Amino acid sequence: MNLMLNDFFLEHREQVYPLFRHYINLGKAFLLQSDLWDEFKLFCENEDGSDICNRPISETIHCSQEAAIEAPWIYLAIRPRVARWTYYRFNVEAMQHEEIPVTAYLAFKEQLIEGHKNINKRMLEVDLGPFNREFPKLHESRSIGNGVQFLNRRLSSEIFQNISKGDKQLLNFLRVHHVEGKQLMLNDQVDSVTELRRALRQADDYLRRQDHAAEWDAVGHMLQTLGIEPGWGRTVERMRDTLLLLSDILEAPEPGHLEKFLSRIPMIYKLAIISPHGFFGQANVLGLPDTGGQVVYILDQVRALEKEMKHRISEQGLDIQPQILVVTRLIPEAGHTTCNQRLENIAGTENARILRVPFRTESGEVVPHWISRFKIWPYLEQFAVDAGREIFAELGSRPDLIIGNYSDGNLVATMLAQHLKVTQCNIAHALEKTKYLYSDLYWKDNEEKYHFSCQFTADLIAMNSADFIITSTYQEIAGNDHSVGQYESYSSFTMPDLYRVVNGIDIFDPKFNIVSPGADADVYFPYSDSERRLTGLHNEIEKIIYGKDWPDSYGFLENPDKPILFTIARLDRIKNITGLVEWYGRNEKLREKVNLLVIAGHIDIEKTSDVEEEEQIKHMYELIENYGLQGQMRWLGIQLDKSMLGELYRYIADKRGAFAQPALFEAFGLTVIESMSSGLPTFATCFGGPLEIIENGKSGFHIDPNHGEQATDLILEFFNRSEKEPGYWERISNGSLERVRSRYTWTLYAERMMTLSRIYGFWKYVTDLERDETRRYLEMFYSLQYRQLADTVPK
Ligand code: UDP
Ligand code: LCN
Repeated sequence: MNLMLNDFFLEHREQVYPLFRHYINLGKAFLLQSDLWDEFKLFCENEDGSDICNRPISETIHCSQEAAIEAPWIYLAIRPRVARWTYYRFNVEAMQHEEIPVTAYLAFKEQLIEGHKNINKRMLEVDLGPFNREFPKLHESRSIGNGVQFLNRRLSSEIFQNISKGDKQLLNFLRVHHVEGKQLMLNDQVDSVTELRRALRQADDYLRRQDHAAEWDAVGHMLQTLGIEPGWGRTVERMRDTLLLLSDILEAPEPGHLEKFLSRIPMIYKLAIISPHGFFGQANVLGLPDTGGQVVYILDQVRALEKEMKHRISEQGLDIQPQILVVTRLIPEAGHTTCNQRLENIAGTENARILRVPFRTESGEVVPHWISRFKIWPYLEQFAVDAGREIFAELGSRPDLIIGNYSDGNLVATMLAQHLKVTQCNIAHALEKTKYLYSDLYWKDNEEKYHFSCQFTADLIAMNSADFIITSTYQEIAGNDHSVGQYESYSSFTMPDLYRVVNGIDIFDPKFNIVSPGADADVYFPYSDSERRLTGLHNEIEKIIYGKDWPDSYGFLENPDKPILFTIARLDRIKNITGLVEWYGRNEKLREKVNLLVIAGHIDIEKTSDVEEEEQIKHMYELIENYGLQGQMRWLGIQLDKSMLGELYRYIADKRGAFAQPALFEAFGLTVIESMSSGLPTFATCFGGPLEIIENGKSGFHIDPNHGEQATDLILEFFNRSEKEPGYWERISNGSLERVRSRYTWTLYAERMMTLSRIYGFWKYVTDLERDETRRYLEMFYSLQYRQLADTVPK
């Protein structure tokens, strides 16, 4: 491709250089993909551009992600295919070009930011590439996110090629399992593969003659004499099935069988899920600063995982209660929440609890107040130490798996997993880097408010330490043809004057796995499911939407017969709720057609302690005033409980309304699947997860938050068409229901997650997935870089 690009630029010199001159004349140091594209189109229209508007050139410009410019130079970062990058520089005067390494590209960007003063200063270059050279990697971008399948296929053929070695490793692995002091699977009697084969044959001969529903009590004694311990199955039928699976693997290893067999091995009884920031609670917390989807995700995840763990443990014939701890921050000044309690049982589970551990200062004092997620970095090391101790005390042993959440939780998970020698799984929820424009390049400008230098350093450390990473979508890892994935954005970037990353993460690494979350099916179900509907709540819902003196509300809806356009989100700038209000304000026809209902943040500015929310609240009042939205828009700051919210989505669907999610960027977007699960036609941002969740025009619609006018026109067109065309609204509604049913459910999630953990556990045991060298490098990066940065955050 690079050779081809090289020739391409040579061949098209006469056409591309005038365009590049045009880019230079814009007088900007950086142009983003959209700028490059928009200017290219303008250039084609205005100049004698007929020659240049040919397909190959437009395709090349389309896949150029960024230009860095200082006359006579243009440096281009080109991404010809998903996750593949190449860099070129062009001298527009000399009309010459050459391909350059990523380092040179990043160095040029630094120069544009820092001027020439640091030109001879050697930057710290972070390069994780050499550590992973020997490690098996995916080759095709379409396989990204299917790490386990790949590992299983690749490693099983590799390891079983040397049959005796593979078999022996499997044997050893089966002998390491025990629980509560009891040996599982195989005992010491089986000390060779020949012995194992013999034991499997004899066990099968014996079991074949037993009642297929009999349990261990009836057959265990005999099996133990053959070297076989509990864990193969609850009933004789299941035991035989598992024994046969292993026997087949020994006969002729096949990745599908191996996955099925491994997914049965009882290995995971105790989980620690780490989520320090925000208000982690079960009531009165959603909508508070830093408190949104991650909390919903984890609570639903815990319920689904407990169910799946119990099911698997029981099917394998063990009577053990799994335990799950969600480890978060204890906040003494917790307002109306329970975040000041050390332990809390999680509703809908038998043995899952929230364990809260306070942040402490260097002198050991407990920090009493909430701290923004952007400022918690200096507290995390101590938190990890304290949390480790308390987890141990609560579980009575180390956990079998540690799951980190978001940048802070993943960093703490890294410290805990390394200390306790436990498998580490990361879930990012949202990587901030792609949310804010130039967050890396202009990091210094944002430092006081966001401390991105700490966050991106923590991200690099945690994502490289994780044994496996769960993402909600493909785009989270690798984006799509035109936009860069969230993880991909960490592969190379620079924070001028701090450090330059030439190889920060390899998204072809099999550690990445897509496991999408769902929406709680007991709460978010279709509006048409009349038997389950909570119609008793409708009276209150009507008061919430239309009641004039309802507390915590602003604005009223004059005409209750109009359908409702609904939105709900934290009142962060990125959520762009004020953007939606402004677009609505400008679109007279839409205002006439539908009412706007917004649930976000606080109505009373005094109630917020978050600077960004405060700005948004002010802006919201200005918009309502300036566009005269009284009578057409209702703004609620209440925190609805889940069942009320579920019924509200459905109530709006009854009235043939729609849902809008206008975020500038949304990592995944739980509200999107909540509304879709209710059968509410959904319009959601084309930046981030919703682009993948919704199939445009079939199960909802994409809207571009940078083109609000188009977005509101699209929404208006939908309502007009629904009015005119019988069955249109229902078609989109059914499309969204079908989409979530097939892709976004917690049952699918839990099954996959529990299988993945076992398979990674196995491969970690039999191969050198430990990656010791990487760990050592990251420890140094942590000590020499992260700690220093965290120290600069005011406490
Ligand atoms: N939510 C809520 N009340 C609010 C704001 C949000 O109950 O005032 C819930 C919403 O229903 C969803 C979650 O919080 O379950 C937000 O998740 P999402 O993934 O959409 O966004 P996040 O807040 O995580 O960025
Ligand atoms: C954080 C976000 O920003 C959302 O996009 C996700 O849906 C949520 O976490 C749950 O993963």
